[in-house]
Amino acid sequence: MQRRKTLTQYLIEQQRENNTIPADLRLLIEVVARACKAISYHVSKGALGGVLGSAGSENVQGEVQKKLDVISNEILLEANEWGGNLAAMASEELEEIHPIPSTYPKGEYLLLFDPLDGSSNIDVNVSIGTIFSVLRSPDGADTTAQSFLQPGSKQVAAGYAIYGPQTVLVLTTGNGVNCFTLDREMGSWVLTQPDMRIPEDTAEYAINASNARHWYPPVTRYIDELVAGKDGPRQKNFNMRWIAAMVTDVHRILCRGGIFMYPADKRDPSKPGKLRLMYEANPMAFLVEQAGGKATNGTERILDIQPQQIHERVAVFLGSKNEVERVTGYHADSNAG
Ligand code: AFP
Repeated sequence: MQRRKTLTQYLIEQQRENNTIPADLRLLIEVVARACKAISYHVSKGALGGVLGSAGSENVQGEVQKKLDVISNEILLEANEWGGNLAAMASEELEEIHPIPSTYPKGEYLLLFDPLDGSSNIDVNVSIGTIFSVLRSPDGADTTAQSFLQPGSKQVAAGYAIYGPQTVLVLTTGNGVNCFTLDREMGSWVLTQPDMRIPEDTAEYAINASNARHWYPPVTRYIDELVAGKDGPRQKNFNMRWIAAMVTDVHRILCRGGIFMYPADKRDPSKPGKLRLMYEANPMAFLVEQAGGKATNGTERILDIQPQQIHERVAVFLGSKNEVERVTGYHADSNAG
């Protein structure tokens, strides 16, 4: 019987043979993966574990927190505090950064996460996930919120876990994208989809079409053409999927291609889109580019954006290269008048 590679074996290989990751980063990724295993356990208990429903509080974005948002956040903070690899953490659920307490040794990395993406899916038993991004701190022991404000191109690792029909962990350290499935009996992550690649062309798109009346002209133009299918200028039928958890929509795109969009719209011009740059768009853009896809905010590459704040929002167009280039081109046409 062919033995499959575990996450630990994969990471040790990357460290020893390929020299693509240092030992500290390997340990950090293992701790994050272990925390995702613990979150998966709580998610799978559902009503039996008393984890469904609202926590009765709001996060920094003014969104109502679910019990599982709070539990997942605590699991990630606790698991990563004492390892000695981190200088600080930042989370969707925390207004301020979380420096490593002085009781523990500090390391050189910064960890950012959305502990539970797709919270509206929790209580209806639809897939949800954890998204994470790792940067190096340029400031050592003097790490502040400012130390986090680096463009996504500086990420040294990024990934997500999905708690769905299977629990999977998808990871990049800048050397391709690999997917590991949680073997619950063995308690280990097993490499099941090595070297994920996104096809350049696709006939599938993801957007919350209920916002159509608020879109700007380039998005309306692009979607109108997709909806027109064979009878329109594209002369091809397109299908639509929307899971309302970016992590799961992006996973589908990594598995079989597609384009995911969460554009800025006319409702609140001060908000460039809904999704968060540093712990949602950046890690996903890193993964998508590593798998041969593209990710822009309509005008520029997401990984090139210089963040101004940890919780800032960004418009997102990502996935199959030719479709992302097309919709980005429509923004350029529109800007050119
Ligand atoms: P929550 O985690 O707060 O539910 O938000 C999920 C999310 O940010 C992203 O994962 C989805 O793609 C998007 O929101 C769904 O937004 P809609 O409510 O517009 O469908």
